[in-house]
Amino acid sequence: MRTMQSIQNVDASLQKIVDKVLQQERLTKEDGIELYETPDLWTVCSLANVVRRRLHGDVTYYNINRHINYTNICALSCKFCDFHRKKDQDGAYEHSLDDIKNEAKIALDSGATEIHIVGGLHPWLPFEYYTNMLDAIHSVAPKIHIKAFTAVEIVHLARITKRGRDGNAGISSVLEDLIAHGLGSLPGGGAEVFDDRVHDEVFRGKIGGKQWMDVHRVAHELGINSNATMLYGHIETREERVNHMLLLREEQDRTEQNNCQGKFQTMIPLPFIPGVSELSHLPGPSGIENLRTIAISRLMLDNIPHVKAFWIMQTIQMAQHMLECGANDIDGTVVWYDITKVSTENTHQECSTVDLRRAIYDAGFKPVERDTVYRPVTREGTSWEVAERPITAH
Ligand code: V47
Repeated sequence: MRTMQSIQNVDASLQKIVDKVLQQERLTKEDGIELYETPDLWTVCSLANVVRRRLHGDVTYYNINRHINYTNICALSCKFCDFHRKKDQDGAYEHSLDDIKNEAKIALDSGATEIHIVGGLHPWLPFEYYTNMLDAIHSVAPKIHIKAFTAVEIVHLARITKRGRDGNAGISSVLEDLIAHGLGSLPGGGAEVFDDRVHDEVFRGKIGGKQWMDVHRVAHELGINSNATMLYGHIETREERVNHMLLLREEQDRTEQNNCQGKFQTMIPLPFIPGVSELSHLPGPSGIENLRTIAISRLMLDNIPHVKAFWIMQTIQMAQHMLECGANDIDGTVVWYDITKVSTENTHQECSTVDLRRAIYDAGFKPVERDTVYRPVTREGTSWEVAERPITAH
């Protein structure tokens, strides 16, 4: 295994950070900015690799899952998003509960361990649609883990059930209802960039960083895990990205201090994909910026155990490189994914288990199938079992 000691020609201004990482000291905001500004990308990536290997050795996780985007009808019009539609607009859709049940049956038959559900803020669907959706999935696939609804959707559900005015108590009561109907964890979406300037310019009308964090805090207090994302490479500065990471790190510290049963499991940096969004004139981040951001996420977020290179947005080829730059997870088989489309005519975006495992082996790592909460999966074809505990002690 390569180590930092064997790396030559390190940018001298990084030496202090190299020492800190080797001694397992926490990095500061200034360190994060330095890691973004140095031309010495390879030291940044190699440092992230040291941390990644310290935490996970040569293991890389993947999972067998299916995404369901139940509706693209959305009350919001975020400028970066080319998924949302208004009710009467071409291409607007909402899935019926029968459609969702059918997807769950297909997920069951394909041996999936997870269904990941995200949708727009539909103005008229009642709260029962969401609880019935969870019930419908578990009625056909009782063992499957349902990771569903971003913090933005949870706040929307609090509003439509008139619990929004109760602040975190309202959020808590919505989450309790959803958990009672089978919600297993929260995905990391909707975080975008925790910054008022970026919020006002690009996703005004959507919840801001404080409310996003409140929802995840309440989820952790209720004992379920969640993930975190950062949508980067549009109008935000690199300093704003580092601030975003620091806010997540502070929140995870608080989660640990308060002995919550839930926590942030995984950080997923999401590169902005221009598509036909209102920001389609922007180029999106380069491959090099993507490597750097994965690496810096690994280095700054010392208390979040996993960093995911979501292959749908990073591409499988880049995700392979990212495994040497801090990432230890590439996500799943996915199948249908409507939120971003890189180069396909429709939204069928699937990677078979064979291809996921081969991509991980090719990159020099050991593929391990996990469930949503990082328990190793043993399987025979489409039937599977999970171990009691996560494979690593995090
Ligand atoms: O919330 C929207 C982002 C998110 C674009 O928790 C865009 O395991 C790039 O959060 N370019 C949804 N990103 C995806 C997400 C996610 C994905 C995989 C795994 C997990 C997890 C979570 O996608 C949205 C938004 O932040 N997004 N539009 C775009 N044009």
